[in-house]
Amino acid sequence: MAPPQVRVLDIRELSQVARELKRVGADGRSWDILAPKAVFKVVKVSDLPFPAATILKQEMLSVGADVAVARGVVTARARRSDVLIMGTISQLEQLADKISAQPFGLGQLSTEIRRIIAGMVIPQQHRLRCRGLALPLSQRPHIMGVLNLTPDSFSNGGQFNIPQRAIPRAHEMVAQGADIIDVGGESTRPGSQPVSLKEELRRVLPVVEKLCAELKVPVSVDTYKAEVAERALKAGAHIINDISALTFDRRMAEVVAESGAALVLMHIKGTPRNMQRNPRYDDVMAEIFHFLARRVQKAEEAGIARDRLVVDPGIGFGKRVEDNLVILNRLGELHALGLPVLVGVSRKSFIGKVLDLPVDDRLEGSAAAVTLAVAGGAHILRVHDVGAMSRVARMAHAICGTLG
Ligand code: HH2
Repeated sequence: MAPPQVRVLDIRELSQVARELKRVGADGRSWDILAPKAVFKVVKVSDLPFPAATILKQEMLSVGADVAVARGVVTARARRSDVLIMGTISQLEQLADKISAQPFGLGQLSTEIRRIIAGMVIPQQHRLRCRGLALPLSQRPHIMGVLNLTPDSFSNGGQFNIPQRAIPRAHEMVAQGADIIDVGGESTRPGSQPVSLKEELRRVLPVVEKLCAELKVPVSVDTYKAEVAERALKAGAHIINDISALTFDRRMAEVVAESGAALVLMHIKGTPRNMQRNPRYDDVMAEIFHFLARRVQKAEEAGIARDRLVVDPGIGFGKRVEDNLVILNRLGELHALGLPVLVGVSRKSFIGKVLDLPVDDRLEGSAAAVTLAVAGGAHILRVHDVGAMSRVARMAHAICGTLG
């Protein structure tokens, strides 16, 4: 008798299950029941009280799954514990039902688990609203072209810092496939000194004004200063790209809220001047995730609706090389925030360090990083080499969207 033909399928998401159910000839009516049993997830919950951790463990065991808790929970010595809930989507659904009326904060956890599951069942379609425009970010990765109006940026510094060179460069990037132009008047490279408000306004305003009048794509302004944002928005800017996620200037939230513009909330540890002085993380993804979740809440409280928000892990902003690599490898974890994700890897120093190459020789390294960002579900790629990276992103997206 021929040996059985056995292989393991690469199934990570619900969308991948249907084709295999069809191939084995499963009854179409059973798909909704079967598919959630084919996808396994690990959900981490931080700092739960001891009784909640114990109940979770019991309830997951009762549905044939499990929960990892701190040793002190088993010996009844720990008052609180982080937990790993490990099960299929179907088992997580059962857990959410079982704990919905339980005490110790489990009711809220039930709601949160249901929200996460809902995001897996029907992946969110992000349409970023920025004033009159709407970007269909879930249809394909969007390219944000970098326009540095600075004399000292780590890349392109001094190349486009006069309007006569900046404006044609913006048009060129749009022709090469840029969906957004990101204008910056201050370098935030590691160790950089802040520029004065006056100088930043002098660099940014004339260019923003002209680009908003001439371009069909939205114009974003890379600033953490509320006054620069306010004046740029008056000149017609559509997006504010705040590398401090509303933490450097208290007035920023109010300025963006009133304008109807979109807002990029980026994670940074420290300030550009000190961020690369020995950054350390216990768990880099946890720190970025929870920071961004808090900043999203802050933006919403200020009146900026979720369909105007984008999150960004801030590659290179207070991170070691290995932190940047982990972020790119685990980018998909940020989708549980329920918002579009922007990633800026272009020509950055972690590429230079891995490949031992200067800034002008990082095209291939940037391409590899953009590919993985797209595979991780990035919605916006902030890049210098617009033509090359839009082709890289399109190709990566074509592969990722094909399930066989
Ligand atoms: N990176 C840079 C600047 N702004 N904004 C977002 N949202 N995400 C990023 O990763 C990001 C950013 C750094 O790149 P660049 O503008 O080319 O350099 P410099 O700060 O030296 O002008």
